[in-house]
Amino acid sequence: MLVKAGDKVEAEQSVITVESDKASMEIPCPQSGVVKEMKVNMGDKVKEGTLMLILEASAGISSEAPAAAEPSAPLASNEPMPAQPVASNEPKPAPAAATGNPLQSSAATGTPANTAPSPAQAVQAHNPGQTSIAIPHASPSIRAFARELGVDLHLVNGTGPKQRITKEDVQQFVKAAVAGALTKPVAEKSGGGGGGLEVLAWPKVDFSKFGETEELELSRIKKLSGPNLHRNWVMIPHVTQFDEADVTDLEQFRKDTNTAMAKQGVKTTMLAFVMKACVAVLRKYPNFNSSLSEDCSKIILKKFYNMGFAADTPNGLVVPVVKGVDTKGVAQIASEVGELAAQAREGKLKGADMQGATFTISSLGGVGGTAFTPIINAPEVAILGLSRSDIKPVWNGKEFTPRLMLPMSLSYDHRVIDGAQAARFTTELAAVLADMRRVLL
Ligand code: CAO
Repeated sequence: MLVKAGDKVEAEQSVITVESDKASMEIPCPQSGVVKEMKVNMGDKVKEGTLMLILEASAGISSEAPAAAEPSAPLASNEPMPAQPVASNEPKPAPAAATGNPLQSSAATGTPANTAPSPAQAVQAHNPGQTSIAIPHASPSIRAFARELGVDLHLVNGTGPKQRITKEDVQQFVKAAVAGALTKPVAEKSGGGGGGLEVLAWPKVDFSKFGETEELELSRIKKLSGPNLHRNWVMIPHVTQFDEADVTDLEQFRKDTNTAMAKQGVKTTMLAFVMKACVAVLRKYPNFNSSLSEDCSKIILKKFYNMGFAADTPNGLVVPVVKGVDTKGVAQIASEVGELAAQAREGKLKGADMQGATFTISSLGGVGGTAFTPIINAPEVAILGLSRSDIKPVWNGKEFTPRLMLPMSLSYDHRVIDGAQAARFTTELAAVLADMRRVLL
């Protein structure tokens, strides 16, 4: 049953689902009005001409809706068909139930069809507080197709007769979603409370009108990382805090150490020192080593320090993870970063090498630039960007002295971290990098 006594229905709105051994079919209401009485129950057998409901038509005339009111409906067959048994023990397709929220349909979640919510429940769940029911018009095969792809038919524009949703409509919707042009589900998931990102469609431009063009396929890594970056960019309220650390003494120490230990094959890097320094600061500001719970009501503090680092590869960006940075020395961290970066460039990283990070560093120090705004690697809540160190004149109270300054760009999730906390974090990190003995404190 897609409606009950008292429901307001529109002309062409599906009111009941009938099912045979081979197919199920929704019967549309011939005109708009209010359902006065249901004449069939769930599980009843109906045939052509069976009275299904009494409708008080909008014009005020009571109207009886017999089965197969539409000549095209399969109920024109003489075979009896049971009304859709939602509570049946036999798993059966639940096309109508899925119309409420196909993203949680049996196909998508593994929930058996017979435990799916009733259509009305599903619709109410989708539109809480709304009394009028707007069930998208689509045939059972299109509903099954949409369910298979996890598509919510409420979000699909129907271009068929009387706004019926066609297979092409579902395909277009999926194409738009894959291309990242779809913003509504993102806004809903972000807890936007209906304040969806109603943006203009992506501009379609024939560039060849203006000059020669060439089309190149995005790399596999870019195709995979693009949607993640897009989600993180759209769903996380980012703020970036910029600061500089005086690494003059640290860089000298690093060079001296590398010279002294070259024969043992030890090569420390600035990135490895920064990772170690970050652990000390993360311990002091544990919010930065956390994740937001799915319902955004709690933060989950992590008592371990696994550090992701962005690695530039010919095919795109990957983020391998150095595990247990708090338990390792700088030389070992540097060596692991080197190994993981080499594997990344050869495309040999395993899934586990890229999982479990609690905080990420993106270092462009070896490339150049003065600052940038890194995108947080969800579900983490902060990422530190490093740019190229440069000698700068720094006032020491009496005179300007040349100091090697490392630019830092800390992007943080403003839902979890306040601006003042972020400024304290980078100030503390700068202090630790200026004097690594602070790590021992
Ligand atoms: N300032 C100045 N020089 C720096 C520096 C800094 N902040 N950081 C590194 N360098 C120097 C190094 O000392 C090294 O020089 P030497 O060989 O003379 O010692 C040189 O730059 C090259 O360093 P590197 O980049 O190979 O090594 P790394 O440890 O700094 O970084 C890795 C390793 C994997 C992070 C890096 O190779 C990489 O892929 N970086 C790109 C990350 C990226 O693309 N980020 C953007 C992501 S978008 O958010």
